[in-house]
Amino acid sequence: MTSSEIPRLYAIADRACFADAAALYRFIEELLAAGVTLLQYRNKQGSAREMLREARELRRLVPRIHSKTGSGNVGHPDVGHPMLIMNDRADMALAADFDGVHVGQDDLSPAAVRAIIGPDRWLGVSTHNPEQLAWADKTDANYLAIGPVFATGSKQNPDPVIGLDGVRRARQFTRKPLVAIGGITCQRAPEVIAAGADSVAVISALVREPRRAAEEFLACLR
Ligand code: TZP
Ligand code: MG
Repeated sequence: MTSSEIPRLYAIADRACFADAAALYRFIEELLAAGVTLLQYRNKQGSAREMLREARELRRLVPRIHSKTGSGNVGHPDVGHPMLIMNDRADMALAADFDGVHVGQDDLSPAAVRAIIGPDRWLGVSTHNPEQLAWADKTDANYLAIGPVFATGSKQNPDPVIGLDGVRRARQFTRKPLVAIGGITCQRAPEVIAAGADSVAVISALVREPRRAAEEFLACLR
């Protein structure tokens, strides 16, 4: 994957934002209706069984269109369907047939995840400073994430805010697709891209009015 191939908007569905699974599914359906093509399922507190049940339902909701022709081909340019990424758990990604896994500094190593998921699924790695970024750049991650760019309420014990300067610095450490995360709103997204990010990952700014917010993000990132 090259930098121009990662979608500009990376929507994260954090289970903690929803009262029940039905609300999570509605959220995903609204994002798909808005045209979002990169989605992550994040569940930090559910049991493994609950996670797998929800993940399988998300897999059912997010279409897999393997042909580049025909109607509904709104997906990623390479694969022709929206990409569905599992946070933290390579085992769940396989069990629910997701398109990739995203891991942080305390999860399985990128090499361990790659051994589990094989060569074709996407692997994303979170980093929080230049040292971690330089290290992650040497792994076979398909994309790297950096943050928090701005203050965030969506992560427990977040690392220090890196700001737009942190994004500019990060850009110098890697040619892999770079995803910026943390406190990113529609208003701030263009400057984050201008600072060198290829994509913005968003949790809270999408929750209240998912379809409208996603459409606004996609419009301002075009
Ligand atoms: N990693 C760094 S910041 C963050 C994660 C998972 C949370 C981003 O959520 P929000 O609500 O878009 O700030
Ligand atoms: Mg993690």
